[in-house]
Amino acid sequence: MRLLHFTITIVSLAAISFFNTQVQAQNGYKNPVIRGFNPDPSICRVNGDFYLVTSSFEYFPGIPIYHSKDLVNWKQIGHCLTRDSQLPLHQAPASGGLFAPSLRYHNGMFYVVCTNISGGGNFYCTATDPAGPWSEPIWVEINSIDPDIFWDEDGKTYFVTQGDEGIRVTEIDIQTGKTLAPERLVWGGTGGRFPEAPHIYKKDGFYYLMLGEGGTEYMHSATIGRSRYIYGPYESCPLNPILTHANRRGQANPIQGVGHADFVQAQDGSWWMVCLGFRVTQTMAYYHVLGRETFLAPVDWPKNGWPQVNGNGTIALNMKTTTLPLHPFEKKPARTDFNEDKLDFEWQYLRNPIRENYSLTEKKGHLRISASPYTLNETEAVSIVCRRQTEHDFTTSALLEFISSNDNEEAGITLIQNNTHHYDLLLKKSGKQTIVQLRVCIGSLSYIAAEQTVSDNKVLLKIEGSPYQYTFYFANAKGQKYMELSRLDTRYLSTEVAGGFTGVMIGLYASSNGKPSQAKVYYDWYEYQTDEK
Ligand code: 6LW
Repeated sequence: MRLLHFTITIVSLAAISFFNTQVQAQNGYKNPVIRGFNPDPSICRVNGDFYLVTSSFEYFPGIPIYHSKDLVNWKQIGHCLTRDSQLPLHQAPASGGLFAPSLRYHNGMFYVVCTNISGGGNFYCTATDPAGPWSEPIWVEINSIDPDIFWDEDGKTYFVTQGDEGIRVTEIDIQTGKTLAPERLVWGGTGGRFPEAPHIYKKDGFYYLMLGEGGTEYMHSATIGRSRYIYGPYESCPLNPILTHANRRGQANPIQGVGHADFVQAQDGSWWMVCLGFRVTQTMAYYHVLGRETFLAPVDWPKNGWPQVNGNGTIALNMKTTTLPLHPFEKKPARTDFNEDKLDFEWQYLRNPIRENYSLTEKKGHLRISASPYTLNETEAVSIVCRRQTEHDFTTSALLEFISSNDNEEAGITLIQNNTHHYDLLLKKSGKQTIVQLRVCIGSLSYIAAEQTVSDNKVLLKIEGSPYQYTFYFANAKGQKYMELSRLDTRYLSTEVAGGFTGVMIGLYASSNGKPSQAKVYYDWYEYQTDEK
């Protein structure tokens, strides 16, 4: 009896400690912490909650906002800019629209500071709840990018941005956005090209000014300077660059282009950095399709000393650092049945959507998209909803029914890096037949890679991704097996080929290729799966 009691005690203690490990700090975590196209991260903390924003360019709604309690697990809670009046994106080119945002919390208010390079320039919006709603933009008449706001202890508010020659600072009136003094050039960085992405922090009586330098490609880095005065002169940190993979230590790292960073201090006093970087496909020369993603690194920042990022200024996919106590979020189901009356936060449109082209209520449990005369090649309000490709290895599929009577009409799934680089797996009429087609568009090169006749206007489409290839499949909706249509290289959808600042998005779309049309497509369900834990 005694023995039995003893055994039970041991078992229950084990159970408690097992449970505790789920919410306790863990030795090590995986990077990136926010996967797929999520560049230029900016972060703030309010008590035990962290919030983070990233750039969204020509996509609408703009500026995804994420929440975390441990910096490792993140959940999207909305977008900052959800109304057309906040985010005009009319004919915004690829990688136009919203550049790098900054997120700050001051006196009970959240501020998101950003630039719409396709209309309006610099602005900020406020919210008491970071999930929204956010205010209308307050425009700031300063011509630059990468703005930030810094509040000094004396109550003054400073606007910090990137000009061609370096970082500029000026005092503003936070109620109106009006500048109160001429801008002053405060620091050009360490001599790397494109000194940008400024953030100011005050610590131990110093103003620390962190920058991105080297341009947001393979030479990217984060550097830092400090001064006793906000307007400088800034002294460069002897450890600069405090973060980069553009050196021998970083040359073989599967993460490249690290830079554009922001610091946050956790409640336990520990310092952390979020930065962008990209996961490369390793061939003779690197390339990347996932866009720039958000990474996390520990920072050692002693009193009166300089910040040191993860020991030697590099980061890894598998970080060895002990985390904060973990608060994971429930994993989202792979399948969307379109039963809700709103699309989930991971979905975005290209530019301000024409609202009547989309419905989740017309046919219960279906997403209806009406064909637009705009094609995917145009910088217009194309009929499309997109989500990020978040891993090299993934499977995506959808069941769709296309109501169409003309050969010029098409609907399907596209892998789109930008309007001049996309692979389209589509369904269309061809005379009396219905066909699935795989169309390639790489710059001025466009061709049909494969096509097959199908017996019905209701089909299953599927795409499998891997580091080097995308494989495209189709099946008749009536339970037939998937047939492979063709394979295409991932390389031609990479940023190295396509240019720009975004990543591959997976889009559900419909187009009537320049002609007015009644065609519409009903997506019954959509699925996206990866092995990522
Ligand atoms: C952004 C600049 C950058 O404005 O990329 O990585 C630009 N850095 O700071 C576009 O995201």
